[in-house]
Amino acid sequence: MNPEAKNFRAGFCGLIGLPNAGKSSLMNWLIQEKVSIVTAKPQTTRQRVLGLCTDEKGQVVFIDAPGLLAPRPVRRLGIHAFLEKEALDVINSSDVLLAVLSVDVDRKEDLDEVLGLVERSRKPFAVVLNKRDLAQYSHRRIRIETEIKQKFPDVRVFQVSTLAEHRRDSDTGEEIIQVLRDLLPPAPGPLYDPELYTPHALRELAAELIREQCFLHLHQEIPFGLAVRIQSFQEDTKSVSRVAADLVVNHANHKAIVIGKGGAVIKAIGSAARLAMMKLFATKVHLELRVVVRENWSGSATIMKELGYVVHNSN
Ligand SMILES: Nc1nc2c(ncn2[C@@H]2O[C@H](COP(=O)(O)OP(=O)(O)OP(=O)(O)O)[C@@H](O)[C@H]2O)c(=O)[nH]1
Ligand SMILES: [Mg+2]
Repeated sequence: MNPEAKNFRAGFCGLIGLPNAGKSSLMNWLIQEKVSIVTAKPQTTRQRVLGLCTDEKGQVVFIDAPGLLAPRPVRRLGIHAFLEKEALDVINSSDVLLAVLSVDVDRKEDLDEVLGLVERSRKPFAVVLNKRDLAQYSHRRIRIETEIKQKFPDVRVFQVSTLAEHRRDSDTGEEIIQVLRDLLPPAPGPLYDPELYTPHALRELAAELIREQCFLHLHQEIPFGLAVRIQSFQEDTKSVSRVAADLVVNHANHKAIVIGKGGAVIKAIGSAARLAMMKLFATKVHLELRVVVRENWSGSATIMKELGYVVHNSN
């Protein structure tokens, strides 16, 4: 790579959409690494996650954001208010935006609201219509694309499926990256080390991989009121990582549920998270998990701050 190439471009591209639209799946696909966690539950992503695509022409720094528009009554409360602020702040911090719309959203007004927010930011943008594989929505998909093209004739709209088994040869992530890169400002060189696929530290990625397994193994309100705090992260040698983490829950009665009968649930969370870490870190992993109760943390600004849920300052 020659970062001094003429016409080099670099900057931030925020992924903006409703909860569950597939923003994190899309970013992982574009950067070809699993950096952001994905589950079928809405509000999986809580804090921005950065993923890097670098080549000789530029560097796109993707910012995966939480979903916008939590149900109205809860938008102003605790962790929900944080998610909303974090998503809006990602818009402010971005040079270009990628609106990620999923075809399975029933309320057209919600898609319009996302597009309206993106348009009002006055930043250049492109649109991804995701979940093309859901054949039952093919009419709707075509209608949404037509409407967007009528309203924003200069905006590129891509129809994709981020699921590996449904991706087509014509689904070129490369083309999406190129279009976004061309919308970025000129820059003297990359903003982050071009060898990296994310600037996040392994300990941050470890916390997210553990949180992902909590989302997958726990139900009802419990995963939404669970935070992961890494207590220690040591790379003993280049081939072994030792991780100790707390699963912080909102209520004392959630502790027993997270542990499960005979420790079955926490064991399952731990072994799946360990495997995911081994895959991403390419090391062996020793993982210790403990459940800690912080009464109603997700409603307390002070404890949320202590757990790292603080909105960054935008420009
Ligand atoms: N059928 C189908 N499902 C998809 C596709 N892309 C993502 N999903 C699924 O949609 C769900 C949500 O995906 P995520 O990538 O976590 O969505 P998100 O927009 O990051 O969600 P939040 O972080 O909660 O805002 C997961 O179950 C994904 O597997 C797709 O192209 N087709
Ligand atoms: Mg997400």
